[in-house]
Amino acid sequence: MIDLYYWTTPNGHKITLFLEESGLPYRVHPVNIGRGEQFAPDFLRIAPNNRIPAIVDQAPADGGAPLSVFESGAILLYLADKTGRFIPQDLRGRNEALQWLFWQMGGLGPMAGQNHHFTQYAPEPVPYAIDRYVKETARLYGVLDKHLADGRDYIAGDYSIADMTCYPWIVPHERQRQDLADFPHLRAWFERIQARPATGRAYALAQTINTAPTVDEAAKKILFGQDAGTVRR
Ligand SMILES: N[C@@H](CCC(=O)N[C@@H](CS)C(=O)NCC(=O)O)C(=O)O
Repeated sequence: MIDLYYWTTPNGHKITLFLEESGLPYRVHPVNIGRGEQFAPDFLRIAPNNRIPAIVDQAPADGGAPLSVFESGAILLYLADKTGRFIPQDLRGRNEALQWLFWQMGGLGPMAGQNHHFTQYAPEPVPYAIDRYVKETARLYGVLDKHLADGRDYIAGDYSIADMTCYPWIVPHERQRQDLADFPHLRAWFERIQARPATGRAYALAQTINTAPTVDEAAKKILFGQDAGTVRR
């Protein structure tokens, strides 16, 4: 059994995509990050960065005590290694999947995250920042579009954690001021993943957990006012 500490955001969706595809038994523990639940001491013990997602594997492969994992990329890799699924088993395929996993973790995720912040949440418009992050998001979409242009269906051969880590960050493409018509290979890939039954189940689950997915003023104070003092408390 996997305990999943989750909220209905792109990084959360990555893990429900995996769990729904793999059929691993899991139970969801909602962590409402707009209400500060990411600072609960029990959650911080498994997720010291006060961010979702995190998991606790109640039956790790070594037969030892329950094992916790934070950081979505580390969780995907852990689950792929645990099941032997959604990661190529050969050296070169695994290497390719891991490069794109890290590309998303270090590039697409953080840059699109700043895009969301400055296009939707900043208290006043900062044209330089909006321009910077909208352009960088477009560049990253272009990189992935080019990678997919050789006719492959998925990023690293078969459907894998490389796709699961990227897809949820392309879902809000309109909010990121991107037009998928500019990225035809990316759009075909996106629609392919969108059509997977497990993708439908993962996003349907989100709707049962968070029925009003807006970032209100109270949530903005919690999410955007953090500093070193926040983690020392
Ligand atoms: N690098 C982290 C980022 C996780 C992250 O930013 N999670 C957001 C939701 S998508 C969160 O929990 N935010 C809570 C907060 O900012 O306090 C990962 O990929 O797991």
